Amino acid sequence: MMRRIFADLVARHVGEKEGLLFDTMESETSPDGRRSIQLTNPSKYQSWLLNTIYVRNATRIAHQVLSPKSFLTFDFVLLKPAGVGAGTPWHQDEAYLDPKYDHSTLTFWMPLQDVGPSDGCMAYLPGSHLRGVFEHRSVHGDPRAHAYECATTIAQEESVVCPLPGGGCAIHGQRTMHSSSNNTSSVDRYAYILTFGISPTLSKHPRKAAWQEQRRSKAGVFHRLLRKVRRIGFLARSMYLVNFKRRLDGISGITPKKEHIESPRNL
Ligand SMILES: O=C(O)CCC(=O)C(=O)O
Repeated sequence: MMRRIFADLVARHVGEKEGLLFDTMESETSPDGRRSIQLTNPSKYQSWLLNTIYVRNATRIAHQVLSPKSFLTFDFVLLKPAGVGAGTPWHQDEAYLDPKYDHSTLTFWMPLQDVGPSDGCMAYLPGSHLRGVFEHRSVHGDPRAHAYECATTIAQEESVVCPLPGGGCAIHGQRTMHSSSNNTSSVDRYAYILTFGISPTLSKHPRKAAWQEQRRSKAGVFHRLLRKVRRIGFLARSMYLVNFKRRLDGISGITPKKEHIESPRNL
């Protein structure tokens, strides 16, 4: 049911104008026609997604592993279309976060069909969560692209590929190095992803993230604005805002535009 609903949202370009639907790998210098479609906060349009056993279980686990104060900061869908789905390059989620703050996040990754190496399954680098934040750079060397990639080559033999059945789940922290493979199969790959976090605190040891500065200086005003909009639903600098707004709206009540609301039963 989730697959059908997400396919429908993407087909109707829901969230595109708001900058919530976009291709994470799109860049001026993209070498191939591969695609990686992200819809940020689908629960804004289908609030029942927040009342699933998935969210309930993930919340319980986040409370145990991260902190009882942790909360769902955002959800997103990543679609890697059949045959042309672009794998996500190696990265740590913290590469996207404000380096002046200390962050603590936990991400739940649930594929909506069986996944293996040829359908865009995830791979992880064991122990990487203890190795600090690696140097990153914009994918394809284009600061206008959304995705960052780790600037260090990750040896395949050191990583662990993680095939999963549909409805299975893998969990990673903000410093766990991870990637996914291209989807060369004939089935669209959907993953429904939840990120939990606690409010970031100003760091006593602020980091530098040259890749973020480069993006700020090289990307044009339009792209910077668009990225800001995305970040409202995206990573943790905006955690306070998202959480605050969710509390105001009553978590499932972020008001979706009427034309976007569909009852799951009608799909
Ligand atoms: O689904 C993917 O290909 C990558 C997901 C990812 O990077 C994440 O969940 O942090």
